[in-house]
Amino acid sequence: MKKVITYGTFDLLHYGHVNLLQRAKALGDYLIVAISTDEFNWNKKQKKCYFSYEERKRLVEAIRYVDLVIPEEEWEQKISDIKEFKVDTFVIGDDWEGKFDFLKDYCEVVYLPRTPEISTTQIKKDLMK
Ligand code: C2G
Repeated sequence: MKKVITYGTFDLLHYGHVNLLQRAKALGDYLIVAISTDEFNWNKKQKKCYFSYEERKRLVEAIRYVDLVIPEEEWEQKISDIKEFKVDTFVIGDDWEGKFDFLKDYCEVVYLPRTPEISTTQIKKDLMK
């Protein structure tokens, strides 16, 4: 069984996230999604989420392409996650192009094109109009 992992906040879940998860799953048979916890978002990514970790987990778990959701609590957990879950492929959007090449020592690394026209930031801006 080919296992794929990806990481993200997935706040205000939108079709750009789903496009990513669909393509990530297509690279294997089992997709693990590590969702950034509220603490990690606030302390390390300076992101304030609308939905809590538990709410974001509930939403992402409902997506047909997702097989397992785990918490992302720190930047440094990726190598141990890859080892623990025997991951074959790490996938993330190309806004991170090159940032995770160090993982190539442990698994395949794939950067997928983002869905250009949508983002949580844009949604929030549009709602303020
Ligand atoms: N994404 C996308 N298209 C968009 C928006 C997001 O393909 N229009 C992808 C991102 O590239 C990422 C995933 O969806 O692969 C989740 O996006 P975010 O929730 O913004 O994740 P991010 O804050 O980039 O967290 O350790 C890695 C980080 O946790 C990644």
